[in-house]
Amino acid sequence: MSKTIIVSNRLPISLRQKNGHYEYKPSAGGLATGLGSIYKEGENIWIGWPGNVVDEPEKRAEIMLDLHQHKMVPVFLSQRDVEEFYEGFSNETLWPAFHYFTQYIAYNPEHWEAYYRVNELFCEAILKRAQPDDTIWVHDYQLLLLPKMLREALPDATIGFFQHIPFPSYEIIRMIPWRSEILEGICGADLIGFHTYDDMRHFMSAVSRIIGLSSESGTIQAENRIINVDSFPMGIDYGKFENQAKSKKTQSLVKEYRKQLGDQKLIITIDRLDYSKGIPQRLHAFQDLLTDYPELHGKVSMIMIVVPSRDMVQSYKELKEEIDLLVGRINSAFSTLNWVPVHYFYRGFPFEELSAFYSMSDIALVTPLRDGMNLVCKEFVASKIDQKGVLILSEMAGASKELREALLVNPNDKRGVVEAIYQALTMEPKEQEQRIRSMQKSLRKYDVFQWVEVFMDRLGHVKAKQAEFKSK
Ligand code: GDG
Repeated sequence: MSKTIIVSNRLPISLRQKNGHYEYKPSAGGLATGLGSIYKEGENIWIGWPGNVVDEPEKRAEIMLDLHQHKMVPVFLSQRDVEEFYEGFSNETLWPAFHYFTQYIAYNPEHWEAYYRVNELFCEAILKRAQPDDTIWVHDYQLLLLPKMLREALPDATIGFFQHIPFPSYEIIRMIPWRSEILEGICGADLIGFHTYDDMRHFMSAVSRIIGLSSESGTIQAENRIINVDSFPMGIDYGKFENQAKSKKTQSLVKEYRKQLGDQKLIITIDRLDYSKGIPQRLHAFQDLLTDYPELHGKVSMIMIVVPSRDMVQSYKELKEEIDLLVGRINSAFSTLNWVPVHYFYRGFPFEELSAFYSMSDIALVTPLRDGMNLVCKEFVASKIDQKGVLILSEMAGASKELREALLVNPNDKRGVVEAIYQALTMEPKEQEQRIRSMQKSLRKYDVFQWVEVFMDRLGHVKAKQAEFKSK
């Protein structure tokens, strides 16, 4: 019987050491939930890095055994791998390039070698468990070389690849010295998925211009195979956010927080610390709003959650300092004894509290400069069980292609963002309801489970078509 193997850089757990032993906390992220419907079935497994550096062979064996019970297989990375493969090539070369931040791209051959080496490490771990006719679904930009490595070792395997971040235009991808290896690596898959049609188009154009494969309307003709490329916009676990918003726990948290904050309007913003998320630009717009509309003083506050991320990378450290400075500047200029314009948290919150923040906020301001999809905006909409609230969404987020009833803004157009916030603050409840209801309808239907199902069905279909093609 063939099985399905999910592969991603991180396993859907976090590992913590306590009293000399390891503790595993399952990840509650959307991907982990969506793919839970696959890897927990039958013989299926999930292969990835547990997120900590563990060097001692006995400890590795202990973790391996423990994770085995949860149907996970760890790939262990050394400190050097983490620095050169993860923080280095993945986050200092691919991440900035794919998000159009060309000024941050590092071109370091040692990091490239580490990237190659770690992709091989993943390949070896998979080959120890895979049968020739298994289905392997590889995720994201840390593992772009893996589909080809797997294809060479298992020519008949069914291999899917999904990229969670944008795919940039040919003009950007060609800046990377290792662009051909990267594109050839991805093309080892049978089905290649992106969040949006634009990402898919950019990928197809790069494949034909850089590695000379002919590509047309969603198919790439490789030497002896046909590869399918398409957009699969990822959804959220809609029911989870809706039910949590309805729960007693969230409702009582909302009451408690509202008691402290009064009936002022609340703008929620939630992001990982990342320059792609446009956090300083958003703060500048909020500062202008308070300058241009003094009548709003004391009547609106921003709740800004920034979740620590990649803070060992220099550009992230600098971003953190910039945000600290801007928040300080706004609060020191506008605060009164009973009003703080920006409530800033540099930490993550438990799910119930996140749900309370979504539920009690009047506006979600989601203004990335680039984002593959962005799930925060979808989670806000799903949490609006009374259909009161306004989503302001950047055109640069993949989600903007679906959520057309949001107030769409260009995050670089500060004036436009200020006006959108003002429009949101003054929007009639009836219009809010119409917009939210319409977005809820599609988000409920195209949830993360549907996303997994559609991708897997298509993968099976592509493989069947290939068999037909071969037998001709
Ligand atoms: C990448 C792509 C694409 C945030 N703060 C807390 C918390 N979160 C959760 C949110 C949301 C997730 O983190 C963030 O997801 P995003 O999609 O917004 O962004 P990335 O992390 O950059 O994800 C992105 C995604 O992959 C999926 O393909 O959409 O474009 O960049 O789910 O809820 N969760 C909790 N506490 C917090 O404080 N519990």
